[in-house]
Amino acid sequence: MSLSNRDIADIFGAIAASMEILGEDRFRIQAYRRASEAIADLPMPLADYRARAALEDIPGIGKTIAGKIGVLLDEGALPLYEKLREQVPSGVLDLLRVPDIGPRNARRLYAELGVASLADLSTVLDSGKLRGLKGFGAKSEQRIRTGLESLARRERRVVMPYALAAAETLIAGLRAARPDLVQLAYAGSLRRARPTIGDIDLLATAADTASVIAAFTALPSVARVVEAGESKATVILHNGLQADLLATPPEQWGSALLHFTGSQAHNIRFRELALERGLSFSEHGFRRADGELLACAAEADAYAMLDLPWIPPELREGRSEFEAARAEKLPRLLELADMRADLHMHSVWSDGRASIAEMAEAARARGLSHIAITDHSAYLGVTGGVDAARLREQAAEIAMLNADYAARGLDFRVLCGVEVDITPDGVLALPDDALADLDIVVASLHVSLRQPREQITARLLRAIANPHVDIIAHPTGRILERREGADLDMEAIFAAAREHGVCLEINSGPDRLDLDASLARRALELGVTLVVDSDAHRPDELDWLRYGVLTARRAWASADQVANAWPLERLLEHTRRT
Ligand code: DGT
Ligand code: CA
Ligand code: CA
Ligand code: ZN
Repeated sequence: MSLSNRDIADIFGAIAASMEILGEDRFRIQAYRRASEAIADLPMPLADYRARAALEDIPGIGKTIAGKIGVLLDEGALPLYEKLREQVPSGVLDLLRVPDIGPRNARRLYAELGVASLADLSTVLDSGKLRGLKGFGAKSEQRIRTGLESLARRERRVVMPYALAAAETLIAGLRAARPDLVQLAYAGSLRRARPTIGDIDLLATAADTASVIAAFTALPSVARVVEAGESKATVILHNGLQADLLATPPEQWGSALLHFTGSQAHNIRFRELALERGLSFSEHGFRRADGELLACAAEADAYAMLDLPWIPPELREGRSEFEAARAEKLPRLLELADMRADLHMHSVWSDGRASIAEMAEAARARGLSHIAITDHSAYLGVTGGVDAARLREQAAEIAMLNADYAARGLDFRVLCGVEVDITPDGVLALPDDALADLDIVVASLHVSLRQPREQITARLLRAIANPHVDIIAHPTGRILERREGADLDMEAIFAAAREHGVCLEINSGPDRLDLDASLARRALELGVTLVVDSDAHRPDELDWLRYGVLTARRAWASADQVANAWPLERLLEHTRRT
């Protein structure tokens, strides 16, 4: 079994943490930490980079680390790592995940009390032994206890759309309670639109911060207050999510927002660039060597201090955004307002809940100018799926609807489509002549997702090569926090999609967000056109498009690279070629 990117990222992360506990050289520690972050969400297996002699092209990976990656890929183990494991057991590294336990305290807990796991930590807390340790009082015991609890909660991540709704409820509630609030926004992973969220981070400015904190902890969605201070509070919401609020002086809004938006990798790089100019950066602003503080009221001011343009939060993952910013090559990212179409949705003709006319009206109400109705093909027990005959009946209904829009002088068009299953051998579940009459053919994998890599890749390639297929929906089939995607050779899929002019979907379903951002970014690099679709089964689910658009932004997508943003004529010209 060869090691995955995740395994190797974890090993480098553990090396950095162990060295920190042992008090080793700061620069070496940083090198391993950066490598770990760089590897964690690479779009392709490390073995592929090595095969192309491109390991050292990955930002954050130098010669030494590239060599160590080679050893790990070949041997599955690394002597340096084994040696560190003997000195610092892995349970001791777990202690670092507790807020308020840093490397120095982890070392002392291990050396002086023999604490070698989170369970040991619980035990010494309960027995009162911790309090006996020099420098640890009742107060730090309480902080560590709270930290342990919050760690247990944060292990459960929630999908971004769910956290976004919770954050917007909090913001609306807080604005209503404190009309004097000036700035109020969510930061953290939510603002970067990561697919899953550990906790919600809110940031506010107000003249009277204490009263903002009081209003926050009194909001109806708050179940429990973990801690509340003068300018900071942590609460648990009824839905189980943790939310932090930090109130900051208005003149420091920009630096605080940047700091608490992260990511950590972005912040580390930002601080390095500041240091190169003799400035240290924190949430309070830039500090000069002579001690003077330069505050930033807006985020753009903070970037401007380093001669950089403002970087959209979705790009702040420490993956070449600074290089792009410096070269003035940041993309003009896709926006929800750019979306003219939704090309994947269902109606009562298969498992949808609404009529075609109702779906069309919902799309029109959201400012779209065309949609494709793509009901499921009749295959493997989908209720009421469509076969060739029913597709013809459906086309007649759609033609009447379009004629009605035209008669009313409305610029709206419903396209005839289908979501056809790709059977386990790669044949489509509908005959070619049924597909030939349609405007949009969406093909997708729903069954036998655990086929071996070669088989399932060949299966998808066969579907892509079908001349009628326009879109591959939710290409990997992943379900967030529940099911890994299929084991596909994505490089081969991207190459074929590009060759055949087939669009790959970012499915906006809250549990899917598939393709994910790093795969979608790789697809764009290889010249593939993306689509962002809701896959709605009810009118209100058309709102999901927003999450797909955020994911496309994380993939660095511009409007031109997303077929939903194209005028109808351009879309049809493209799909008629395939
Ligand atoms: P999450 O909550 O796990 O989905 O991810 P984030 O990125 O929201 O992380 P969180 O909530 O721990 O912190 C919010 C941001 O605050 C983070 O992106 C960067 C920034 N930050 C500032 N100081 C620290 C620090 O000491 N540790 C961490 N992890 N983040 C920090
Ligand atoms: Ca967070
Ligand atoms: Ca947080
Ligand atoms: Zn669908």
